[in-house]
Amino acid sequence: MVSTATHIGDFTFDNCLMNAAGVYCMTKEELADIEASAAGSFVTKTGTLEARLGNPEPRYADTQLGSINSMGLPNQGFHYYLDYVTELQKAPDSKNHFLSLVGMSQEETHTILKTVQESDYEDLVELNLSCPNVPGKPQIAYDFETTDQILSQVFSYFTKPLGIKLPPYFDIAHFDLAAAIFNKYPLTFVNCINSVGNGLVIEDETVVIKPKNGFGGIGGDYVKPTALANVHAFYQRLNPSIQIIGTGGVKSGRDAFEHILCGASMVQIGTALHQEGPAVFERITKELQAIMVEKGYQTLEDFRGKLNYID
Ligand code: RRO
Repeated sequence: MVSTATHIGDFTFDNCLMNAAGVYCMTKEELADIEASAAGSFVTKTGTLEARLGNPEPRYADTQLGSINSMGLPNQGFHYYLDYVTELQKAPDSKNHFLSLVGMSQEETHTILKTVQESDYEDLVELNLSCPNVPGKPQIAYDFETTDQILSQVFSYFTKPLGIKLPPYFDIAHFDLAAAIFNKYPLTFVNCINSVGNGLVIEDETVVIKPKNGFGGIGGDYVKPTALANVHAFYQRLNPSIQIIGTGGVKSGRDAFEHILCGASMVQIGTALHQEGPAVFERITKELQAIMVEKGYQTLEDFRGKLNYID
């Protein structure tokens, strides 16, 4: 029997597939549906200090090759998600979870993380350094100096397992610079990638989403090669203690297989989950298992990171 079980830090998961932050994770009801599905875990919608309504609708659109969104960080406020996952983790058969967080300012981020540090929450935290859609707020992780400063301050008080959600990088020099910064800190994981920021999709003569005159984060088929490159670039550069979560363009077992081949320890599903609902996890798990059987792999360790190059 092949196994798609995995671990991130000291946390084990029966299955390596889960939702990507932002998709099917805004409310307790949605999170409960993921919990009840074949997914190995869930991550919550990124929570801010106060609840937010986000950008005006329409703010998400499916396209033939994926999706575009400019949600603008709508969420119930981080306490809502913190309380829910803390409650869930008391159940003996509960999965392990990820709490996604970020403040609207550095000060807010530290206020949130200090609250989590002092709370009973014991699972994983994902600090979102890559939201592309809040007007006037650049993606934090494209500013290396600020990223270094935030991580330095965070790790002066935060001792729980923490990872970061990254935007895609597009230049080898940026992979090198970013990895050198991340390697200075006791990160448990990096998650590559968030949506490809500020794309534009047009139907007839008009944009398909309202905020920012149609500019929004791109997901789905469009982004898989960029996601795989980021997963593999960081797999090659990061200390082995920093694991990689692969996100971007996963809608089949083959896509998940490729992320793992590039070095991912866990694989997240965004656009395909939005389009197909939580049944997507069972389908893709079965497809991944079938590939593993065909290739004679029994565990993810048998092929994780073992991407072949052409000599
Ligand atoms: O809410 C959003 O607009 C959003 C966020 Br926070 C994010 O991290 N990535 C994304 O594509 N959309």
